[in-house]
Amino acid sequence: MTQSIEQLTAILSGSPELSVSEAEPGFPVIEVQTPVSSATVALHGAQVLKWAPTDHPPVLYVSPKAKMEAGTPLRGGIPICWPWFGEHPEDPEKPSHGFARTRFWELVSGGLDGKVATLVFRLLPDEESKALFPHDFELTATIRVADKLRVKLQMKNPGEEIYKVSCALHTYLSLGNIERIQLEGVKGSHYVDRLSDDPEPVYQEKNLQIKGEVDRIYQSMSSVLVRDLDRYRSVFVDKAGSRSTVIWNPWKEKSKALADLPDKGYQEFVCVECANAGTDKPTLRPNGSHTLETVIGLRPLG
Ligand code: TA6
Repeated sequence: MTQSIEQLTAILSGSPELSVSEAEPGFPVIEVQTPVSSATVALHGAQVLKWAPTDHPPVLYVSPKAKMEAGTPLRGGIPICWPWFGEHPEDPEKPSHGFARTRFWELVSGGLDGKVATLVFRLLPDEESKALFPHDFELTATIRVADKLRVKLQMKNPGEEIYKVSCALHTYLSLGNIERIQLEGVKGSHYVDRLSDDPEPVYQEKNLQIKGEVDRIYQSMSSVLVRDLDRYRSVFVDKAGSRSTVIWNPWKEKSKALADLPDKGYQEFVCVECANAGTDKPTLRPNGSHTLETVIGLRPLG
């Protein structure tokens, strides 16, 4: 852990609505209360764990079996997958979804301005990251908590070498029941089915209903709307800087197989991830940057 509770509290001292606590020993989180919503953000992975407008059920899902320990991925909220999405392209020994989600980020600033709270986190390379990814980088995560939740990931290459990355804001949306949702925004696009050996993109004819394991990279720049019939609400996931949307649900067997997910956990969430994945891989030139952003909010079912 880089910053102490005292140091974090000092950075946030201008806004009593933002407070620091430990979700587990050595696992600091920032609790945010705005006039219209509340949120919890962990320093570990700059990971949003909770967000909901006032008087609404949670919008993000966190597994009740999620591990809150240094160096271990936390199942739920919005993990930041960087600098590679999924398995490492050359070396399967390297951690799935990169290393940004398993490191403590530095809190740079935080405060409440009217109805909007903003937290800024930074991740810089060190010996460990260089062993996994031999490039210079500067990652900045800006999290805005208001009547919507905005997560912006800016990736800069301050070095002299050009390199490509893949990444995702791996959002776990909380649901009433996975079998009673309709997912809109992918109809008419093509997807790569990560459950199949066939790399050929498949055409998505209709809106998506989930009746089994799904793990797909949609080649789409569109927003997604999740109609949640049991909760009488819709959740929208807007995005920028992304040509791919990943939709994931592990369903029964994988839910049982994952130690940090209850056997029936699959019923309570769907991942809708704004990503740069598959063929969508930004190139970071020397002094160049790329920004990936997602905006999440609620709408009436309509
Ligand atoms: O985003 C979908 C996915 O890549 C799935 O293949 C599944 O593995 C999921 O992420 C969770 O990955 P994790 O490494 O967090 O267990």
